[in-house]
Amino acid sequence: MSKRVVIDPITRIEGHLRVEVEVDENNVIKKAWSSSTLWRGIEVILKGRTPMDVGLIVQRICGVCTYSHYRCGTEAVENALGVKIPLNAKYLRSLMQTSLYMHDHIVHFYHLHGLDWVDVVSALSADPALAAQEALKYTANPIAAGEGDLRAVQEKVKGLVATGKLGPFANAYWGNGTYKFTPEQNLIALSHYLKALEVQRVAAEMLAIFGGKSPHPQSIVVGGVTAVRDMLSPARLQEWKQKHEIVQDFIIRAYKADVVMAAAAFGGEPSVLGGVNIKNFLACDDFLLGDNQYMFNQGVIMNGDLANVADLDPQMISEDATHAWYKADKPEHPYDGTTVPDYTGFVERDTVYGKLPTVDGDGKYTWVKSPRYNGEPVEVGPLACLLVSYARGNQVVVNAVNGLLEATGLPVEALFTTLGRTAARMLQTVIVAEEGLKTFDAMLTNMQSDEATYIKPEIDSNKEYVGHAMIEAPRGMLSHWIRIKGGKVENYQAVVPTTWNAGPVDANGKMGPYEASLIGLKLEDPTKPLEVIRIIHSFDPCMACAVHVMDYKGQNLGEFKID
Ligand code: NFE
Ligand code: MG
Repeated sequence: MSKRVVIDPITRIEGHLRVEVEVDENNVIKKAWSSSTLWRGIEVILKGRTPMDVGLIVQRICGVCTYSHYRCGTEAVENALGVKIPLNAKYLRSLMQTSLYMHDHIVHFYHLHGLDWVDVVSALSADPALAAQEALKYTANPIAAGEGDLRAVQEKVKGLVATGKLGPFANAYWGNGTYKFTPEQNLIALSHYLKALEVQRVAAEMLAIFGGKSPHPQSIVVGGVTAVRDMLSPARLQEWKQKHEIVQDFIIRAYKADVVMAAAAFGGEPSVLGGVNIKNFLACDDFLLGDNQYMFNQGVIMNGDLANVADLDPQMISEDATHAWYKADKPEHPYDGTTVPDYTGFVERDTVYGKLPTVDGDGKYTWVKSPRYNGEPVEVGPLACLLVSYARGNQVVVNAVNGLLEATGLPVEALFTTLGRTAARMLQTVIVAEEGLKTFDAMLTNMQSDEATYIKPEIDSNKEYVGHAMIEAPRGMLSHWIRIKGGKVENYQAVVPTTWNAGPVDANGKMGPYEASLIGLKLEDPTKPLEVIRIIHSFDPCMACAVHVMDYKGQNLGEFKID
């Protein structure tokens, strides 16, 4: 007999996500539904506004990757108007992105995804002396150095437990059999979890140096980057580099080491060695190294075929809303995309937890649309970005990926897993930090002979314009599409990384990457579905981005606090 399991809300993400699965008598997942229960309609709000304000409005789509939408929206307008911004402005935008990635990926690995790997309760019984020895296996110079530091971390968390106020460590599945770290390994990672809280602040400050503030930077405008007198002073440039060094050091000595440790410990765990059932990947060029030279390359991989990478063709992108709460009878290209809400809600049904609102598989069940590339679902994100660059022979990426495979003893097929997705994000962070220094140096060299950071854009209200921009946001390829008429925004669509990954079944019955990633997974205990959360977190969900909204009807969506 099949049973339904509802996880709602999934916490440690941005926004509101519910995942429902149907398991058979052996607790193997046969069907999965990914639903976002929140809608804001930013694409609708933009209509009739001046294109010069687009960047500032679209950055309100999300409080996490605010810079991504800001930049992408601004660049969509620049593309439409034919504005060619100065090289220094491109470098500055790229350096802001470097800072964002160093921040966002650290926060994801430790604070959002970390407790899917780390059993905090187990860490309390670790031997700190043995843990100090263990840490040396994964890096020569660990951040979690020394018995004394590790003992102090343990005492701190024990103190928290003694008060009964677990704070961020409450309501988890401690003791779940799919946790694989030893108590000592758990203590090492837990110490990095706490350290990462400090380091992420430094990374946010890096973004603020060139952005004015973070989140929601302010320095980008259509035509370039402004307010540069302070940010380009020698003192501020030096400050950026110093902060970069602190964060990069943590990335190598903690983040990288912990992923290598996880690869060794979690071998054989299906939720770690599965989790990629759609092997289609999409990425665009991004991160400027020099004029028209990029750190990561564009391309499309279908069916896991690394020997054939096709060029990305923007015309191939469409969004289907068959199972999303919008009115649209056929897939739409984003230039002509519509955003007309059509909310139908959930039905009630028995689940393993009792009666709950559940998905009616034939109907609409989410605010996320289903983006498709040439009619096919594709995954975007760090794994897609690295696979495309790897398959294209990008030497920096090839070396990083091969280095990790050697360090872990894993075959290349291991990339197509939850572990691969999590490791790719780590490698991307390592590369962005290292190569980002080249962007920094290239900007300093260019500034010796060229001071421009801004060019005044022209807009003719008698003309119609159309344009788009594509960038790699931390969660994957992001595109914004704009039509301008009478000097105002006529239509606007954002096709967002989490939308690509979290979207529902399309008109042809094809699942999106989240749903497909769960099929065939056997749950140890359906009332404690940690494995589902581990796989879904590996995508780094951001529903605020995906839907750009709120279930204002106040449905009961939060019976279970699970993390
Ligand atoms: Ni709200 Fe975002 C990123 C964008 S996610 S975090 O990265 O764009 O889909
Ligand atoms: Mg959209």
